[in-house]
Amino acid sequence: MLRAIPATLMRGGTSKGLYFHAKDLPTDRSSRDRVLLAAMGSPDSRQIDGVGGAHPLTSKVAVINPSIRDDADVDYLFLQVVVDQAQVSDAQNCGNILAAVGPWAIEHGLVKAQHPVTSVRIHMVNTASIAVAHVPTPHGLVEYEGDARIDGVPGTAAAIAIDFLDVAGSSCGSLFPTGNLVDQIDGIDVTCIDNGMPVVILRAADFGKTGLESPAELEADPQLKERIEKIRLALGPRMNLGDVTKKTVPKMTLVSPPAANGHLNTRTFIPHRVHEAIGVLGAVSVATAVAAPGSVAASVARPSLNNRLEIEHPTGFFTVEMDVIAQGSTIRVQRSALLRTARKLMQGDVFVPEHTFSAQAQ
Ligand code: NQM
Repeated sequence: MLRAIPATLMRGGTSKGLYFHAKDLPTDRSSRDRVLLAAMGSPDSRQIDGVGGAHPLTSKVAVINPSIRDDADVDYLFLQVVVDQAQVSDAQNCGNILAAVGPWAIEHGLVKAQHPVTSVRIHMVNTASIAVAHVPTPHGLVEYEGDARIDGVPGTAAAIAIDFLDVAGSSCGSLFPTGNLVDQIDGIDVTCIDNGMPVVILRAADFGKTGLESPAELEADPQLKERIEKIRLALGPRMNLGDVTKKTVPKMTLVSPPAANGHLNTRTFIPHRVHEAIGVLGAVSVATAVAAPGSVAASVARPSLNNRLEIEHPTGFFTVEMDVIAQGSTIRVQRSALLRTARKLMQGDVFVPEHTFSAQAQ
């Protein structure tokens, strides 16, 4: 027997996933994870028996609820459904999937729409931090169409501006979790930073790369992947993330001087595939490192003359607005903001085997 679960398939930024109301999923965690694996079709590299898109960027889930916090409208739990392993992880947040949370919450009656824009305060459960998404809602209806363009998505759509209020150290406990702007590991300089996403920043040149290689070229280099994974596993505990063998954090970003008039060029391992663009909170963390004099990112970046940083990635640019103030030898983040778009793709029920719902199922 199959069970129908109400779900919406949405594109959030440069990612895609299923959006659920928490009340429609099992409360028991292992049943919930079994249901999500079945919905997406994991574990299977093609996800042929589910709706997942066979890539980490298209195998994502948002679980949304009215907020338990007084300072937020909704709670958003992000879950990464691993494509080829029976694993569902809440160890990271996702700022791309976040982009469609506001529209979903308005259309599902969790937030009352205003004219012409509705600001939705989102408690990001994974990192216990708040984002405010400004959703275009002319005459009280979510407008998906518009003229905003984000690199990594063809065409244009309505702009959703997102402010992050308190994401510094939200996964690792502090902005520079090792206590240093630069650490040395395996003879390589790294900057470990968490401004919403734990990221290790490394110079592409230190690995004999220009930084202009395509994701496919980088993924086809087993020695590079092995060296990067070794550094990631060693740094996980030092970034207060514990054993990261089975975690999708920290992300590993290779940086190089800008090649297209931006401020810094990037290629990001997330952590085993290479991102076609860059994650939202990943970009915020990298931009924050650029603003920290002495960091590995700052050492190859072109300084910005204002508070805008254009982060180059394999399919274009990611613009982050940063307000930081110098504090001794480090910095304090006042605010980070950016622009995303989102689209509702399909709404209905996703079907999973009934037995996945039962707490006793194997
Ligand atoms: O960094 C991919 C994505 C992400 C995460 C990843 C993200 C973020 O592009 O906030 O958006 O790094 O796993 O969806």
